[in-house]
Amino acid sequence: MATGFEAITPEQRDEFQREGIVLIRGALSEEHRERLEAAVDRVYADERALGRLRPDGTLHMLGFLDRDEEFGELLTHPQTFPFVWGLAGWNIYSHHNHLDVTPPAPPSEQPPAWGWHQDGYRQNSDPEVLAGDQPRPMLSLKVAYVLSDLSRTGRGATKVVPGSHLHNTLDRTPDGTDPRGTVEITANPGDAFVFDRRLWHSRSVNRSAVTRKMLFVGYTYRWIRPLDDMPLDTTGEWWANRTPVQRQLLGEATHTANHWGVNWDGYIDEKIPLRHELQSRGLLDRSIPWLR
Ligand SMILES: O=C(O)CCC(=O)C(=O)O
Repeated sequence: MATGFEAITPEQRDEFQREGIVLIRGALSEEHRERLEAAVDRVYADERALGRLRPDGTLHMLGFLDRDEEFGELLTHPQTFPFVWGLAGWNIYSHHNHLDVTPPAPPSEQPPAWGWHQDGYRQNSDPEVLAGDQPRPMLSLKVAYVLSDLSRTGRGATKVVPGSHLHNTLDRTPDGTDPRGTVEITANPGDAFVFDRRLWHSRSVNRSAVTRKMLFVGYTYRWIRPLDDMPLDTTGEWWANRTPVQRQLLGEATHTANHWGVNWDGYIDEKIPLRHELQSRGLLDRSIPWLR
């Protein structure tokens, strides 16, 4: 049975580095998908009762992981986690995660607003002096879990331009239509995809009768500050149920450079849970800088 500590293949790494995205069909078993959807429905009902939905019924909740026991386990999901550490390394945590419920949009004559972007906000401007014409560094990636049926177009799925992560700019089309090379990710319930934050992507309008439900878990380096306001209650049952690796991924640390104390002899790295786990399983790889 998969544990999340199986190395991705060189071909999978090449595909991600070439396309900026990989689609993982059937990442969630149907039984697991149902449990996650039920948890999303509970959160949605709670937020509706609190009057915190958008006027059109949309919920875009940041920092959702500690809202349900089911969500905490996603941090190290066996089918997706190998891509996370295999592509980003061990010095990571989740700086940003969101739960999205997107009901059918009301009919509109207006063209949709231009939503194409790379993630990272100032990460796309501040390092420009260093990057020049070179692609900027990845810095973060995101795992998206598809809970509703997005197998047909028009259901509000994420659109991407594969390979566009290596381009620092994207030309806006004169008529506001999608850029050349656009692919709408028509995924089945239970599929997941992992994407490089530089990949140009956009949410689309849900013109169907099916409510879109998705979960996104972003990971970045521990030396980058959190994006979401997710104060962790480390006294409750939810926290007690998390593994040391999951706690690292939730931001547990005393120091961002060298973790759990400052010790410049380097050996402190051994205490970082994800590195320790990879090392004990023989998964560190000196030929890959982020897995050294
Ligand atoms: O909701 C989506 O399909 C896209 C989400 C998005 O833009 C993002 O995760 O940065």
